[in-house]
Amino acid sequence: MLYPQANAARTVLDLSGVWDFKLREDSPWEPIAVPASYNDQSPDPAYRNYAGVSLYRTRFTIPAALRGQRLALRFDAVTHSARVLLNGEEIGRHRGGFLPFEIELEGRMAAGETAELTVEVDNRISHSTLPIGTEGATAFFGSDNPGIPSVEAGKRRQQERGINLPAFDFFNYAGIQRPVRLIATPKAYIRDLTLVPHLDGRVDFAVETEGAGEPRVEILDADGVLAAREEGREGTLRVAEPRLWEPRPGTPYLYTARVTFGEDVYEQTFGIREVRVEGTRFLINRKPFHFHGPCKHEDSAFHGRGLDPCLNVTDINLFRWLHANCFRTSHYPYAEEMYALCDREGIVIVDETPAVGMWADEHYGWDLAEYHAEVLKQMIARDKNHPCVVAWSLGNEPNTDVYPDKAWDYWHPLYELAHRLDPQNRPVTLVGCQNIYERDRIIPAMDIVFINRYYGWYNLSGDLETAAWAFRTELDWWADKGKPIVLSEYGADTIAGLHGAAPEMFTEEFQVAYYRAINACLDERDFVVGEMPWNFADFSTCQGPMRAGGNRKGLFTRDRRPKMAAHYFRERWAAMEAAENTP
Ligand code: BDP
Repeated sequence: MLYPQANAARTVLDLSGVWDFKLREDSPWEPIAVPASYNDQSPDPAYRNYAGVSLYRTRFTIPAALRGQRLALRFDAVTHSARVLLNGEEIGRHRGGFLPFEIELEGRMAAGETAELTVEVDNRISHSTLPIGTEGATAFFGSDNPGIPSVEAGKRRQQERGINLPAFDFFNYAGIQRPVRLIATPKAYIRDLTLVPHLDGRVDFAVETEGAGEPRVEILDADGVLAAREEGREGTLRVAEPRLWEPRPGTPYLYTARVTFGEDVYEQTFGIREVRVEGTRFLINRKPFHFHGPCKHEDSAFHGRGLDPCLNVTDINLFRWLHANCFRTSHYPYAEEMYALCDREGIVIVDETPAVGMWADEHYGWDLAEYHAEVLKQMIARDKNHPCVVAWSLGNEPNTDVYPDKAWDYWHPLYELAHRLDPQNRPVTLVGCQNIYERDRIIPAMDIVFINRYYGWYNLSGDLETAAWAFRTELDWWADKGKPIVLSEYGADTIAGLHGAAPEMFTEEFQVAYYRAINACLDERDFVVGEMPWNFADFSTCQGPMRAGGNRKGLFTRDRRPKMAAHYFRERWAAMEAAENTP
């Protein structure tokens, strides 16, 4: 799906602003900012705890000047599902909280008219949503005390009270979290564009259009000079002496593909780069690439998970400060603006579906596979042209070792589907939980192996010497598997400002000591092609006995102040970057 674009042929009208909001049917209308999560916009605890349908309302007018155009509404993300009404009449629905959808206005509303737009938003999570909610009140981190009659009765009561808890470790932010826009294009228009670049300068293209005519595709270099040109719906363009998109500061060269179709025009930036796994190496442009950068969340004060371009730019500049070169979109596809920024800044992304919370044994009995495939399809369709996206992650930390065969039957078709759907055929991974790795079939079968490990934190807690020894024991096991390995999560909760000359858990000193100990294990192995500390910044979670005001594993605080570990990684990664840039 194309990102909305205003140009000589197309108009975009941003409907962001202050809308009316009803938390529940019987609440009064109150002001709410769009886009943003609604949860932190009011001190009323119900805004954080409510599970159910909420209502958003606004009025908008289509400028009369847009007469004769194709008109549609585009929602970049409504979490977790949406029902859209125009003047009280349903015009569309969408399931899934992190991917865009469009609703055509033809026959429903004309240029020059004003209408009331209502969006019903459902934030409930369950065994049939992605991410997963617990059915029954078992929190991700909570003490269950199974078997105690009074506690069991209490859990049943929570269920009756409609308490809906996440099966994942981030706050279940919801609402209209990304922009809503009116988009206008000519009636005959460009629906989609697919680009597959090659290092020799060939760029395969496919254009989907609505209406009669032949498209033309031109490639412009970064100075706007014409570099190639072809007519037709499909074909191959040839760029002479191509400049490559490299994941290094200052070198992510971008071209623009300009498609013209009748009166319509669309411009898509893209990079010429190639991604491939060879043996135990991950190659970008045929050179070994080492992933080093913390995983992220879309999370900040006030906005929750709402799009905030200022925060995105700040974060990417902090990535530069850290000499980080990548992140994983843990644990859902991010706002499209972030990918455009990373294309431009040369930061590599591993793009993840919202399949998180699938740790319960029973989940292979849940009926999710079809929906999961649909989400994967929508994510790849949205992000396929971004040079910054170098791999797909099917999901995070499912149960894969209790029923290894069932896990295979669930995940392997998705692995194959991702390869079939992606025109650039990027490597595919599934992020493995710390588990009985010898039993696992599916994680080692991925193109690149991503493993989350918490040696020294959740297990062997605080004993870094034994933690490192145990991790080495595991790495010995991986050594002959012939796969590139990324330590895709590792970390320690750290309260900024808490210090100890003896590095004990939760102190800033411990966080540094922990990373030193684990990194020493990584540095010994040439099949390890990446390290992704958990997490870039402290982030909000649902309350629980293991979470003091959220997850504190950030290298930065939630307001982006570096802890000691941020300085440690900054030095480490600066040295790596310097070594990579030395021929
Ligand atoms: C991992 C999860 C991540 C959590 C992290 C933690 O993938 O979402 O936030 O652990 O516990 O299991 O900090």
